[in-house]
Amino acid sequence: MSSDTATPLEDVAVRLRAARRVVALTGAGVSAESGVPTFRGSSGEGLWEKFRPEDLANPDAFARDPALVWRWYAWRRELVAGCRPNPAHDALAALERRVPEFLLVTQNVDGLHASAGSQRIAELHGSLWRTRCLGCGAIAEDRRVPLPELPPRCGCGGLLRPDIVWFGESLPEAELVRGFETAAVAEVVLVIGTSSIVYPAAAIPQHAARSGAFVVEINLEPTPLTPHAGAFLSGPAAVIVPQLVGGVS
Ligand code: BV8
Ligand code: ZN
Repeated sequence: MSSDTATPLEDVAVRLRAARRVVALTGAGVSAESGVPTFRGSSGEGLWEKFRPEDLANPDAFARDPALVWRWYAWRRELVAGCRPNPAHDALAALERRVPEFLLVTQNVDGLHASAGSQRIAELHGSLWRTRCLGCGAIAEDRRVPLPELPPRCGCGGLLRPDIVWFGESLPEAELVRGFETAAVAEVVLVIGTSSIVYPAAAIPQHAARSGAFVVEINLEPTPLTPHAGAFLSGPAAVIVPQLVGGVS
């Protein structure tokens, strides 16, 4: 399949064209070129005011100061509301239409994959666009930007929280199992724009590689996954993913 003159990207494009079972696992890097900041950039772009994501995305921070945590989410909702899917999101939606068994597993909460037209999506960490009531438990879509009050409240009077998985909380069981099982039987697993340090999501491609999947990492820089990947394609997702999915002649 490979030849001495083929680039790694051409090799991977050939494998991808032949594959009938494909999983893509995405992280914040896939939305970077849409203008959504990543979480762990080396130059501090993940910081909001003086806080790291880990300081705010946890239940203790919310219990201590729900208005502060909500101000961070309100800022992110406003920012993402002004962002559009980029060519990487579009290419993954096109790939889904072409591959018989495809699953997009995402750690992102921005909803941009769905906006691009992807349908088979497992959202591992929830959504910026849903709230959960701590009083009555109701989960609701909520796209209001800006929110009328911070912290927002449910019709029942209870405090609303973002329907997002925070550090120390369990991921949605069905989505997680679907991600692990589908990746383990996939021929190709694309891992796009994630630092591969947040578990259990980071274990999905490692497990898939051990099960025989060809794991392709697309990132600006190497990560802890890189030594386990069959190919590492260096560059911006919005450039590399369309090249890969379009195939290279
Ligand atoms: C759990 C929601 C069970 C918030 C997020 C020690 C070892 C192993 C595990 C742990 C440990 N200590 C603690 C843990 C568990 C912990 C964990 O993994 N911690 C890590 C940090 C050590 N995990 C949990 O707590 C999880 N739950 O384990 O439950 C349990 C229960 C009780 C007690 C114990 C265990 C829950 C994790 C969920 C966290 N939720 N998000 C929100 O969004 O508001 S975290 C956050 O990180 C993001 O939301 C995102 O979902 C996730 C992953 O980040 P990335 O997407 O990878 O983004 P990042 O910025 O890091 O990287 C961007 C990458 O893109 C970079 O590599 C960059 O080079 C690249 N890039 C940039 N631009 C581009 C690009 N690539 C291509 N093109 C570009 N243009
Ligand atoms: Zn309620």
